[in-house]
Amino acid sequence: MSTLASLEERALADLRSCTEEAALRAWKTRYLEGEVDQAVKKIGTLPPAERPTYGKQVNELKKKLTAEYESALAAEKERALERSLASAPLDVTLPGRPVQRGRLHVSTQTLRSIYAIFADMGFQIYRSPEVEDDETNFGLLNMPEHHPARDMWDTFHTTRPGVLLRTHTSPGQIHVMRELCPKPIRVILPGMCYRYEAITTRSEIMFHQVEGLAIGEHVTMADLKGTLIAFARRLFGDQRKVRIRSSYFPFTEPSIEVDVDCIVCAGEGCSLCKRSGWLEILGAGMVHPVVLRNGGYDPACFSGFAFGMGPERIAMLTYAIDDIRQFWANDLRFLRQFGT
Ligand code: FA5
Repeated sequence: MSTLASLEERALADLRSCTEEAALRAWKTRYLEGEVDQAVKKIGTLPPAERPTYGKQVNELKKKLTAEYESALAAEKERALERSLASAPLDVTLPGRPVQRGRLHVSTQTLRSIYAIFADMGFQIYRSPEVEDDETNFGLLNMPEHHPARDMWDTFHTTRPGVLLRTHTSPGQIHVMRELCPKPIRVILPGMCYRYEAITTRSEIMFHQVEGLAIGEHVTMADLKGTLIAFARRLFGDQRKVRIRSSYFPFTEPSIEVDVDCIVCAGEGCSLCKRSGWLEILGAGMVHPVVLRNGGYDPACFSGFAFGMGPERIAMLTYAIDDIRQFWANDLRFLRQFGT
């Protein structure tokens, strides 16, 4: 018992000399987890008659030292807080720092507007790869090797022969047709495209496209016109005039391009529309029988339309942005202008 009394005396004296948290924790290791713990374990080695009295005393000692330790630790934490407040005073009257809100990139906002319009018309989103083979990007789209139309798309080739970065989203038509044939299709295929072109105010080497594809037993040019006119009116407003011109793409026959009247001059003629009064928004047409067949559909039973548009060009028209290079320059002064 006298050992317990001297342990208590030593432990309390040491505890009083601890002036920082680290010393208190060292004290806990030495006494509570060390000597006191040993004293508790000793109960089992004593003659049974001595155990109750010794056990009671050792437990009381443990309880007392634990309580003393906890109150010393709490007091030390309080003192440490006061020391830190005194050394670096906190001015609670200072105004807070404003939280910077992020926003969606203007291309993402435009893409989402396009998705919403086509979703309302029953088009689902289908993703297709950005790295393609030559055959899917060109061959299966009715542009065999050495076809002069390949020159319309200057291409980034990889070091693997026949593997390239897609120049347009149209190869996605082949992927979706082969996956869903012979079911009817109504999808849009958004994504990045890459072209080995000179960068100008209107052309980038990487840009988004949104492809559209509808296949069924009775899909006609009238369906294509109705879909595109409804799309243009919803995106640019009911008052917009829409013009359809004939064009050429190897994978559609007939092929068309769609213009809207210039948003800046309303058709009067200005520098944005190069004095024509019209702005081109997309290329489209009826899916060529060769492409239908390559996708697994029999052109005698199925027909379809396809279209491809550039969301960056559409955003340029919507917000009168005069240089496409702004989209990827990461200049926050530009990006902050769009959206809330
Ligand atoms: C095509 O890429 C065809 N695949 C579109 C198509 C799909 C036609 C299905 C018929 C059926 P084009 O090269 O015109 O066509 O590009 C389509 C759109 O992508 C253009 O109207 C333009 O908005 C955008 N675009 C093309 N090149 C660039 C570029 N370098 N930078 C930014 N946008 C571009």
